[in-house]
Amino acid sequence: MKNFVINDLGNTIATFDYAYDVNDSRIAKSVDRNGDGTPETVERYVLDGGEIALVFDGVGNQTERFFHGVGVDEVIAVEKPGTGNVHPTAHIRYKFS
Ligand SMILES: [Ca+2]
Repeated sequence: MKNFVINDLGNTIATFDYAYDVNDSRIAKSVDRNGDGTPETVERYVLDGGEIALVFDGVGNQTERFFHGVGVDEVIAVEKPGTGNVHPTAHIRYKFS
């Protein structure tokens, strides 16, 4: 699914492109923030039970790992690989939509 941001002159100034699996869960997102046809941001997702577990960039580097609680869309921590950091997200709920 591709979404366009159009200015008053009818020119595309940004594009958001989403890909979904057969269960309608998002598995990829690319964002062309300046409308030149080349995305500046690409994310590919690995799902675990319908929740995003891992995020990779456009060249296959892992950028995030999510730790989920028992609630729906309950992220309890986010790890940024390569940084050695795991950030608790207590009392914060994320909705990946
Ligand atoms: Ca671009």
